[in-house]
Amino acid sequence: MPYGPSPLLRSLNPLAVAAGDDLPDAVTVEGVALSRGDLLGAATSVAERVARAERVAVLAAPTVSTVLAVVGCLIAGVTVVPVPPDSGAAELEHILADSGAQAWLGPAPDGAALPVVPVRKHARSWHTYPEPDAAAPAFVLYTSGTTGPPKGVVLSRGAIAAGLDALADAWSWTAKDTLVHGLPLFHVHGLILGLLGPLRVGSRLVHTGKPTPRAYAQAEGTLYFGVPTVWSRVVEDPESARALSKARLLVSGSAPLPVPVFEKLRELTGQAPVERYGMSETMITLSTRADGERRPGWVGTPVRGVRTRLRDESGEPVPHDGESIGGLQVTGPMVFDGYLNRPEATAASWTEDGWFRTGDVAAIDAAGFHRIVGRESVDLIKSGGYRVGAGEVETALLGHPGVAEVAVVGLPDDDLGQRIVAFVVARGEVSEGFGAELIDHVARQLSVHKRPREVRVVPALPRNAMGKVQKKLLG
Ligand code: MCA
Ligand code: AMP
Repeated sequence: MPYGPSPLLRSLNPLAVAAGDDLPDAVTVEGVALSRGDLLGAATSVAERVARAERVAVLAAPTVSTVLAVVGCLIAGVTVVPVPPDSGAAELEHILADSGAQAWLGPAPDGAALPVVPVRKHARSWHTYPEPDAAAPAFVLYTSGTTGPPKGVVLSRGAIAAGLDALADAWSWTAKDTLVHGLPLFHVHGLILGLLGPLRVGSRLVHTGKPTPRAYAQAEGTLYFGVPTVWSRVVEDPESARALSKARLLVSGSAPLPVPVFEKLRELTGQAPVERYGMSETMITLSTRADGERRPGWVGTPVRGVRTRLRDESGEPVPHDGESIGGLQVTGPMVFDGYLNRPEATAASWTEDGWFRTGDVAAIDAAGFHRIVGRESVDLIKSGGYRVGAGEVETALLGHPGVAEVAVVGLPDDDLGQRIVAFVVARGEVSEGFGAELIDHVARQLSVHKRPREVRVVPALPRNAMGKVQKKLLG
């Protein structure tokens, strides 16, 4: 190690950058290329402004400001709370109150009550900070549960380092790569893998703003990330898809990649995509490998440091025969610390012997290959790769005066995987624009990506003898 202790963002080692180990276009975002020196200088000046804070909120649009805010906090050892830029009123209020964020770093939503600390893109500082402890929390990421408002997932610096190193190993990801993606910067996928990954590995990153097929085709990367919706749009645009044949690796995750999309991608690009599986709580735990088999419909083997097992409903082992299905449990160094302020939910997530219950149902074959079959609960919906709790959408809809009863489900959708559909029993007269009004209501209260795509007004909801809504009958 010629330049002293290795920081979490290894490619931004101050001594190495000062000695000339720079890249003129380490990160390109909003069409602006930032060198390692630019990033380090500007982010260290952010660090100086926030170094005394414990936790700050960042409105995580895909911008230079977000990149500098996140990197600055990681340099100073301040915990970042990434906030979706399309957050509505109720979601914003919850995230800020629950996280205890002390300030907005960078742009803030209109009418923000917290102090706002600006991010100055052209400011520079060359102060050096000691590397914070690996156990220190780097992020609180808000993610949906089956019920209640989103929970804050606390991810430590050590978990992130281990998670990224395991992926570099699985995908043969090196400083020679150029990663391209256009994913949101407030989740593990776009933010941790997609921004911190390149800064740890030392590869270039090109963020395309939106993950459109044409933008991916034009970016000329070696490594591409996408959710299945992105890949299914890519194969609908054969010209853009063919342009990706020069890439080294196409990676899909966040939701199941439909087998026909896998096959079409292989046909158009000449290469089978790598599929990987993970969660906000665990980062990525399973993946096919750059140097291994890629099997449509399967998400591969445990990444370095991870162990997995299957359990039935009574906690008994399920055989790894490729057929039998059970609840997937994982352990590994990239697993989170717990849910912020939620000791009971945290305790319920782990088995007594220390395995994390993913809530996903899977099969494992004799060679250790995993197939994700679905979720244990119908109340966690995956739409366009976003995890949305049916309960939070139902709560938002019940806050509308025209709604008497509601059940929210995820129905199969060719583009989004699942589309959020609200079955509503109306209170009083139903006007013509009622459905659109309810969709807007959720977009304003929670966030645009949590809005139902469809509202169906029904005379009653199907209930069992206990009065519980039978969601399996809705569709
Ligand atoms: C439409 N719009 C509206 C409304 N209706 N705005 C306000 N109110 C309304 N009622 C606008 C939106 O603002 C947006 O505008 C435009 O319509 C399109 O929105 P939408 O239809 O939602 O977008 P889309 O094109 O369908 O999005 C598809 C997508 C997106 C790009 C694939 O779903 C996406 O980025 N998904 C990625 C999710 C992800 O990264 N998940 C990772 C979590 P405009 O666009 O003009 O502003 S999973 C994870 O981290 C784990 C660890 C893992 O395994 O990876
Ligand atoms: P999130 O916390 O938003 O990352 O959502 C995590 C969930 O996404 C997991 O529990 C799975 O249900 C789902 N998921 C992620 N990757 C895959 C994949 N490759 N195949 C199937 N489901 C996936």
